[in-house]
Amino acid sequence: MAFSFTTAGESHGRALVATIEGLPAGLAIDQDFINHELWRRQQGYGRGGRMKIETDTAQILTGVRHGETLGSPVAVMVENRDFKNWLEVMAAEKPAQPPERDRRVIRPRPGHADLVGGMKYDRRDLRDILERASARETTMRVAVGAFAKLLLREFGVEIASHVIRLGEISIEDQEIDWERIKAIYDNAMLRCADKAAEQKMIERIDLAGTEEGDTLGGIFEIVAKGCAPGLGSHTSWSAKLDGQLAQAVMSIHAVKAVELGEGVSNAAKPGSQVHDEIIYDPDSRSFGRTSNRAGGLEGGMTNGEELRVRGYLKPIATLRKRLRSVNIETKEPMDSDFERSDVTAVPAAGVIGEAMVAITLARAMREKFGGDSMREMKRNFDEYRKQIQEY
Ligand code: EPS
Repeated sequence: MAFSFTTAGESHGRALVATIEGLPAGLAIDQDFINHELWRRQQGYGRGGRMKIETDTAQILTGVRHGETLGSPVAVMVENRDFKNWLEVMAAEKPAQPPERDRRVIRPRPGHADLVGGMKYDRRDLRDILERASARETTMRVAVGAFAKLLLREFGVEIASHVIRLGEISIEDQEIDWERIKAIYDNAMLRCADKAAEQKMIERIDLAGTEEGDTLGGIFEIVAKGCAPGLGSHTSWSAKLDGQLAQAVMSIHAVKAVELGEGVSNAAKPGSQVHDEIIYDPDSRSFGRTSNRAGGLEGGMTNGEELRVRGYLKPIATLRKRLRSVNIETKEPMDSDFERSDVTAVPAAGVIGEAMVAITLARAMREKFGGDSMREMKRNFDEYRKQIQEY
């Protein structure tokens, strides 16, 4: 069965849930690891008041017994602690009284799903849109991503991320090796490998969050180490792993561009300075590359080098400094709505990016190596590795 997942849940509703299909039976599930991944997503300097309310904890409802997957669908739930403050606003039941006029969201935020979602779904309280459009949904992607990471680990794949830009501040040297990225895996500030740049980013966030009342975007990079060559395929547009990764990372809230390897700067260079030359090591009987500007992907397939994917985030659409909008009832010009907001979520987006990359790789691994149990999947994997060595 193909690996797939669905999430459900509103930002201030009772809970968020996810279902996962296609995990093999016998995968060891470490709940502390899953909760630690959820913790990582909640860190990062520049988050707003909501993160003080929530301590995300995954409850596994189905599909796991005595610490191992059963091969059946897995259902996971994370409760929204904030729900107790939103009982009436978010109740599933029809209210006895129509909601007060001023509790409704009627001034759409520019850059958010509010207005177009309201028009499309014919909702007159834009809360009906913003509750699901909220990036709170990504909690469940990280929970699912943790399952995917546990699967990938069994096959020697590890994933981490780091922040390379926040607003106008970038790290000096953009080539950060795996060890340095791994060393900041649990950093609770900005997960930036360049400490001097990180300090400047923190000061920039302070300025945006106080005096300016503004929000900031940035760039994160995800690295996956240890992927076998040949995940994905050149044979069909939909099978190309680069396309799948781009979709997975682009689907994260506020991500507006995705770059694979050095894709952006490569476009301005001649081919001789872009393509990674091929070498062969007779000792390990493996092919390699002298550089990795392609980010570990050639022809829509992993080539065995480190996978490098970057996500570019626009600034968050909820800002204290009001932007011009229109009251959807009176059609009068008005400032957009504001409740509370993060100043930036770039470090969190990196963790979410790790999850989306993990999910994409887990799906490709399940497709290539199949099997109903871990034992069967590993046997198929080991045979393939042997075949590649003999090539
Ligand atoms: C979000 C708005 C804020 C963020 C939220 C995403 O929430 P609230 O409206 O409750 O203040 O904190 O992010 C999360 C709750 C989370 O877990 O990441 C939005 O509108 O996208």
